[in-house]
Amino acid sequence: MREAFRGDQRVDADALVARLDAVRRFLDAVDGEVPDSQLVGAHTLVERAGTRLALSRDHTVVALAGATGSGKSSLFNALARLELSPVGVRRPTTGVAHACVWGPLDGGNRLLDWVGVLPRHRFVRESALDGDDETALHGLILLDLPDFDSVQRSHRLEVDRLLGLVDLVVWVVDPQKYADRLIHTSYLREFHRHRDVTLVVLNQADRLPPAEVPRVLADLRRLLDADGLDGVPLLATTAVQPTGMDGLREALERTVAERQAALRRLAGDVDTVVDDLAELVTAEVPRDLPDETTVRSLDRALAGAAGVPAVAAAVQGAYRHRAGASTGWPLVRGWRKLRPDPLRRLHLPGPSGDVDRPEESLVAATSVPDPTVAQRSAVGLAIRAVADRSGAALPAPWQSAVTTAARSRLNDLPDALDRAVAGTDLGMDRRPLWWRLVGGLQWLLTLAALAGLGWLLLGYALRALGLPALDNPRVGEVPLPTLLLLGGLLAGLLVAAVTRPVVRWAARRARQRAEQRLTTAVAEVGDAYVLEPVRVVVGRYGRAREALRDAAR
Ligand SMILES: Nc1nc2c(ncn2[C@@H]2O[C@H](COP(=O)(O)OP(=O)(O)OP(=O)(O)O)[C@@H](O)[C@H]2O)c(=O)[nH]1
Ligand SMILES: [Mg+2]
Repeated sequence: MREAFRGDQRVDADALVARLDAVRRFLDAVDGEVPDSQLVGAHTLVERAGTRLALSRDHTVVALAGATGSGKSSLFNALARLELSPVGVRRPTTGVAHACVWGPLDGGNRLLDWVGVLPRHRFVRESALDGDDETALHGLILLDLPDFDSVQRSHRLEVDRLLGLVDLVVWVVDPQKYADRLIHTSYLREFHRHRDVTLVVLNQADRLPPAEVPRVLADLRRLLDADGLDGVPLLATTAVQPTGMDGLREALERTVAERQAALRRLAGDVDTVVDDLAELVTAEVPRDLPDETTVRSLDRALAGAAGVPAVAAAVQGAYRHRAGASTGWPLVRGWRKLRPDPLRRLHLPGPSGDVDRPEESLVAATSVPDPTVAQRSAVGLAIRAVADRSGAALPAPWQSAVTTAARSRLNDLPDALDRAVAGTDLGMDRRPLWWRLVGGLQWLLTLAALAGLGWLLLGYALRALGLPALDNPRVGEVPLPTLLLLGGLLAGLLVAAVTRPVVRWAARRARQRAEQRLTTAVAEVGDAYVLEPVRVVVGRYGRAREALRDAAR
């Protein structure tokens, strides 16, 4: 029978612990991103495996499971060579699990506390009468389970619970019911990843004519193969004959001596969990997502909602306003100052860089108009596109995790955008030197004109009073005062005419520069409030995928 065990490969305890750690890392990575209902198996495994490994590894917990009347209790008693578990004619007989421990009870007791077998149903197979007969089974904890096909629902629940905890299962079938659907579809098939810790016995073989036994065994083997249990040991037993279970006893002795069943069972559990979770991390980890076009659309939408075009236009207007106030003809400059500065109207830095609001204010502070419905929905669409592009290739739960992440800070966006706009250096703090030079020149020209005017007025006044006229110097044919007045005025007009297109051009440049800086600032907000949360989720996806790959090894 030895060759029948597929589990000749040993399970390394350290490797198993590393795999369980990987499952734990997986759970950390997906926590909150994947619905908990899909993680129940993995959580259960991590918890159970941790406890089982902490408890006695010198003991092997073996369960006898099967339909009512198949002879579990009879085999249990026969193996223990004592009448421990009642065998009856009224079915079902065994309602709660009974346990028999071979060897000292200490470590076994803690294990049985965890498995949940009541102390009054525990027995010890340690007797001076046995001599050395039973030493080969030292470390065995044999459980006699209730029937899994019971009319009593509680039996079935108890069996299901215990099957999740034991190290090895001996499935007991009898010649009459070995082909029943229930045991194959609900149990044996579910155990196909636990072939290493599964054993099947055809009990009550004595009820068959000896020639029939091989035929029934072959038929049962065929069914087991169909269940995915190819290669599991299959034995014929007879509980009512003293030597009817020698094969089973030998198989148990080997299992106990190897001390591998607990590790193999957990390794099979990890396989099951890894297979079940695989669909959560099927896709490659997306790189460089979302693409540049999608990010640009997001930035554009955010810029619109943040009022970047309006602020940029105000910068252009403010530039012209302020340049006009500095370089215009001095006598009409005062007017311009009466008109409001377009930037100040938005509560953005005025000419001196000051802002009409408390320093470091955290709340929305500019008076940039609120985004329109269209602008707001453009932002919504752009965020949706980011989520779609980033999550498109990912398995379903991650797609919604990415969408949730992309929208997670939606409510904080308006304030963040406003702060970004308010905090952007619009390049309007200083008055350019050339404004001052032109302004100074205009003053000089105006002073010259005023001096000329004064001089002329003085001449008229002297003449009117009959006083001797001033001796006006001349430049060519033109008297100097006239030249000063007209020259000053004309030159002033000329300077103003030349300055005007330069100011317009410079204002356009100031607008472009401000627009660029604002767009950059807004893009940073988009990165921090939309793209970063998405990157975090994609990062967790990557870690989950890696962890599951480690768990699969
Ligand atoms: N001839 C024969 N009878 C057996 C054998 N094993 C069990 N029986 C009989 O089959 C009947 C049922 O045996 P149990 O051991 O109580 O069966 P069980 O699987 O524990 O049943 P439940 O506790 O109800 O789940 C009893 O009358 C046993 O004497 C066997 O190998 N050969
Ligand atoms: Mg029984």
